[in-house]
Order: sequence, then C-alpha cells, then structure tokens
Amino acid sequence: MPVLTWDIFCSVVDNYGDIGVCWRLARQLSGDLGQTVRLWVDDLSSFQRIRSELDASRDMQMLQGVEVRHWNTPFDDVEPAAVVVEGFGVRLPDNYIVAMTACKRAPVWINLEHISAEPWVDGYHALPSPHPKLPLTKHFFFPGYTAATGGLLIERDLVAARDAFQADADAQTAFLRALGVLPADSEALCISLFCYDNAALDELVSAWSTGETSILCLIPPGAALTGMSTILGTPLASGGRVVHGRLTALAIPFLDVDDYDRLLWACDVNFVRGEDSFVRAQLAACPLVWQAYVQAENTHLAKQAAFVDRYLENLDAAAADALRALHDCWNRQSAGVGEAWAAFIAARVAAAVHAKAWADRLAGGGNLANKLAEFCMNQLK
Ligand code: TRH
Repeated sequence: MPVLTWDIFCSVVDNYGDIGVCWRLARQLSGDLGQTVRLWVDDLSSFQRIRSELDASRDMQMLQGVEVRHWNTPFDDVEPAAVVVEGFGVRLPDNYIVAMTACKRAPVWINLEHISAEPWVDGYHALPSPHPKLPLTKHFFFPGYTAATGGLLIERDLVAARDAFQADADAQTAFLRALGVLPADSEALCISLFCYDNAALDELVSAWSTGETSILCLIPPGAALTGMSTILGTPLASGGRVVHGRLTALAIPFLDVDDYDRLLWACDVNFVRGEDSFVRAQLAACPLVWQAYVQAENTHLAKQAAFVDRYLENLDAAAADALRALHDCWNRQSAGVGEAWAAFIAARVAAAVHAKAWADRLAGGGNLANKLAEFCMNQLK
C-alpha cells in the first residue's frame, strides 16, 4: 500500500469517545498500514486519561508511531496532508482550509461520522459534499455493520490478542488481581459497568443484590461510580469495595485503552456506552448492555433499537427478548430493568455463545482503517 500523509483532527466535545476513536484510527493507520499520521487534538488532558504515557503539556510528541500535536487556536500555518480527516464533523481551522485550496493536488477530505446500525447509513456512506465556495470536496465516511458502510476499527492483531487472553486463565486472574479482585470473588458473575447517569441503575442494583447469582461489579470512575456510591450509601473510590447482598461493588481505576480492552475481555458481561467502548465490547465477544449517548428528541432510542435489531438476529427468542428488554429499559431509564436482568441471567449461556458469533462476524467484515485507506487512495488516482 502506498504511504500517504494524514492529518486527523479531533475535538474533544465531552468524555472520551471522540479521542478514543480518533486515536484508534491514527494508531491503526500508522501501525497496521504504515501510513504517516499527525493527530491534532484540542484537549490533551482527556487524551492523557486514556493513554497515560502522553505528556499533556507538550505541543508535539510521538506516540506509537503517531505524531500527536496539540490543536492550538489560533492554528499555526502548516502544509496540509494528502488526506485530511475531521472526527465527527469538527470544524477545521480556517487557515488550514485555505492552505488545502493552495495544495497542488487537493487533499482527500473525510468527515468520519458516528457509528449507527440504522439502515439509512448504507445510502449515505462515502457520499461527496462539494464545498459551496472552494474547490474542495468532503466525503462522509460512516462506520457500520454492512458491506455498504465503512466497517469497524479492528486492529490487525486484536482477535489473536483477545483469544490468547481469554484462553489464558492465569493472565486473566493476574489482570483482575491488579484491579483489586480477590480469589474469593472468582465464583461471582463479573460485570464491568461504564454508563452515563442512569435512573434505572437503582432498580438494577436491587436486582443484583437480591438475585440468585453472586455479582462482582467493577466500576471505573465517572457517572457509574457516582451513581453506585449514592445507591449503596457509601462513597466509593478506586480500590474501595462494598458488599450489598449478593452484589460486591468494586471501584477500579480508569484504565489505559488497551487495559480497558482486557477488562472487557475478562468480564462475563460488559455495560458500555457512547461509541468506542460499545464497539470494543462487541469485539470482546462477551454479552454487552449498551447505553447510547443521550440525544435531543430521543433519537438515541432509534439508534439503540436499530443496533439491537441487528445484533439479535439469529438468537433464540428467550435470549433475544431478554436482551431487547434489558436494552430498552436501560436506555429509557425505565422500570422493568430488574425483571429484564433476571430474564437475561436465565438466557445468559445462549447470549454468551451469540456474543462470540457476533464478534466473529464483525472480525470477518469490513475493517474501517483499511477501507478508508483504500477509499482515499482511489480518490487520489
Ligand atoms: O466517554 P464516552 O461517553 O464518549 C463519547 C463522547 O461523549 C462523545 O462526545 C460522543 O460523541 C460519543 O461518546 C458517542 O463513551 P465512549 O465512546 O465509549 O468512549 C469511552 C472511551 O474511554 C473509549 O475509548 C474507552 C475509553 N476508556 C478507557 O480508556 N479506560 C477506561 O477505564 C474506560 C472506562 C474507558
């Protein structure tokens, strides 16, 4: 594959998904495809949270083959790359756009969109959008689940690394021990909980505390931990644990992205949110419960339902009904989540087999970094 230069622009709107996705793309283009990548990030502190070796005070540094640049305002004049990617519709600096028009060959300009399982994505992926005034054309690039979309970010050795870890009980035990999991916890169903503020958490915690299955819930800092602390009446901080009936809640540190992957691989069930943790949980080959990023007019509910429809295809009715109800209550933050959890527990073996089949299907489908690179090279022909 020819080597192109890439500028990826990431503005951290909130939380960690924007930088999580942009970092993953940058690293894969560089590491797996040998591309020359600059990643411009406006908030290096958020980036540092998911990659602790990053120095948030430096304007320029190399990280795993990627040149990481602080996106300052005003933006210094630089020579644009051959491919320019704006993460999630971020507005590029005006002087950078002007510089793009001055290039001998106009850069390929990509807007990397959010993932959605909704069927309309097939028709919008890769559509051009000519600039109203300048001789530049932007293309929309949609991640997704069908051959007509851009696929998913899946690193070349992800599946092998995951399978090796999941086949290695000692590695999993050592990993979990370092997070504060005790030998006595080994009989419990292990859950990771990463979510937004969620009014349904109270009922879910009550179901976990009073159910027949022992639960060990690992909770990174954030809304989930705040919610759990309030419900259990004990402020939890990293390393802290509270036992409440059949539930043991354990606060864990915020992990580097690659360790977060290992956490997802090591747990029996993963509660995830937003975009990047959601995709990683699908690739972890374990059952997941997704809380979509809340949007105006409840558009996230349509997004969530479209995913569930796709995800549950070919799953037996009892397990599918349980997972649908769980997602529905969790995203509507409504009553019924306890009952849905009990139904999920009854169907969890089928759900686990299905999660593995789903991950295999994704791994055999389109790979976003490769598809994007091929698309851009074709544009430059
Ligand atoms: O954090 P999120 O809610 O992020 C986003 C943003 O809100 C964004 O604006 C919005 O557009 C998008 O959601 C839909 O959820 P997400 O996408 O799952 O990103 C979390 C990232 O944090 C992901 O890359 C995994 C990483 N992470 C760690 O590295 N370590 C951890 O311990 C945890 C819990 C997460």
